[in-house]
Amino acid sequence: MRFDLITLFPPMFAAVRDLGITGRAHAHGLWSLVTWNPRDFTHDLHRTVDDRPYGGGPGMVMMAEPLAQAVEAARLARLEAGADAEGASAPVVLLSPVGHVHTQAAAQAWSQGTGAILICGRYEGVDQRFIDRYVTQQVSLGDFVLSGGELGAMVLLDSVVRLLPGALHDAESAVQDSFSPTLDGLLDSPHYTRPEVWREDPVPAPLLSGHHAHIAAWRRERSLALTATHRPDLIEAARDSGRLSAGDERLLHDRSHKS
Ligand code: 9D3
Repeated sequence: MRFDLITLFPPMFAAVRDLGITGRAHAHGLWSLVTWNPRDFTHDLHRTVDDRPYGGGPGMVMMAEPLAQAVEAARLARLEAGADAEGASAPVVLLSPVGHVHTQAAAQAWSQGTGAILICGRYEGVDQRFIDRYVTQQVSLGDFVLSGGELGAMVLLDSVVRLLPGALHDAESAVQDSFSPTLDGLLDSPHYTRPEVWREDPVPAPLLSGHHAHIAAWRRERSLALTATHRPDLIEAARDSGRLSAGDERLLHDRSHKS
């Protein structure tokens, strides 16, 4: 899997390339990352990548031509590297508040692909003619304002790369993530480690029982309670898709009728 990042700030991507789970996966050759700076595709003395908006208004707009030349360079490099299936070309994705909101389901779909060319905008936006001509999809992180697309791209990369086969240790198993199939879309139960008593606060007894069915039942009850408190929307979604058992419903019912 290969990602080509079009960005004015290539050094930002050292974090996802070199550190943690994604860094280890990169070192093991599970994915690669190449950055392309639009400034390197300018031809004027000041290496200009932005200009004032036609029609007026605040801020600056990223110019189409340096972005287009960066995408063309990335496409050629992917072709030469055999990064995509023969005859196929990588998606060109703009990180943008206009896009579809990124989800775990989308991360799973991405993890089955061969990567993409990711465009990170800065300033007030990107010349629409570049978007119309090159961009195949737009992805947002949610309804808040970032200073640019880089952190969005890094979040997308992290969420996808950790799902690649071999990226996680057994101890980090993606199968048990919140939003994963085994948790039925509920939030994960709380975690505890040594010491058994910390500042007079003991670890919940079921976790020390060694009885696997009791532990599983306690965790399910905690997951349901946590989700009902903090994300009732996820309870509803799990119910609507048939992922709550009669036992789950009883736990939720009993809980909501306690004084
Ligand atoms: C005043 C209008 N602003 C739109 C909300 C302009 C604007 C703000 C921030 C235009 C671009 C940006 C930069 N944001 C991103 O590049 C971005 C982003 C985001 O701001 N929120 C959520 N996801 C993303 S992904 C890329």
